[in-house]
Amino acid sequence: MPVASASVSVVLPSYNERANIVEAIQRIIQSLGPLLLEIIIVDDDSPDRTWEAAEQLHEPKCRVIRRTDRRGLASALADGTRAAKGAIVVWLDCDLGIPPEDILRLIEKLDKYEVAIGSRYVKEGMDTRPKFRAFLSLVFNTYTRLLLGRHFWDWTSGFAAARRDVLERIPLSPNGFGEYFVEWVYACTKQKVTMIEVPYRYGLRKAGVSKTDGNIWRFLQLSFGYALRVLAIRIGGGSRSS
Ligand SMILES: Nc1nc2c(ncn2[C@@H]2O[C@H](COP(=O)(O)OP(=O)(O)OP(=O)(O)O)[C@@H](O)[C@H]2O)c(=O)[nH]1
Ligand SMILES: [Mg+2]
Repeated sequence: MPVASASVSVVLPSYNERANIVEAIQRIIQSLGPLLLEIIIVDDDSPDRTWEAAEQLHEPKCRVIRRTDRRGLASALADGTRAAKGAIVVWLDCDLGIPPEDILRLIEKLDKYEVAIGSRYVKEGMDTRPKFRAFLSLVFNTYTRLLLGRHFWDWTSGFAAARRDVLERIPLSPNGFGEYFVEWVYACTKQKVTMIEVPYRYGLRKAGVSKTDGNIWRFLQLSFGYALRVLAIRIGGGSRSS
């Protein structure tokens, strides 16, 4: 797929990201230029009115889906992906921990690969968050690698670009928080999708509160849920693997 003729849909899940969303949109538009078809923001009726800040930009390439009937990161990404019309679909957080300028480096790989994933753990990749937080992510990713496959490193990246036909074949599971990513990468592996990990520097969110480690109980609950889900994938072979 030649990049020059590609049309890119960027899906941004958002919840209470008013302090980040405008800069995220502007940096995506600036770095993708004519390759960008649309930015789809899927906001779960954020109390800080993130959806309103995005709408007030009146940016023609920006579409806001404000959900009032359900919540959750995985289902937001699944809804945004279904709504996307581009030949390439990109997912990333809108909190600027993932530099929007790196989207291009993923897209460039799609002329050879079906999926490109931003990775903290391949050569030249980095997790620049505080050491303890980075360490916990590394521990979880090592656990996942040992159970699901050593060929792949960043199982919880959440930063990806994929050709849309892959997403039609292997849709996202709408359940939970970040587990969808592990499950999706595993299903792609099983179905022999060609994938590459592209190094990038992951940093702290620019503003706002983390929905992963904003409070210790939430963090423990999520970690336990992730660990169980990885185990279930290992035992069950993944619900969609064929
Ligand atoms: N629509 C929607 N988006 C969500 C929800 N929870 C989180 N998000 C968004 O999903 C992305 C990931 O959430 P984060 O809070 O950044 O989680 P994280 O990346 O593990 O944690 P940080 O270290 O703070 O970056 C962000 O863009 C959030 O705004 C949700 O329930 N619904
Ligand atoms: Mg984040």
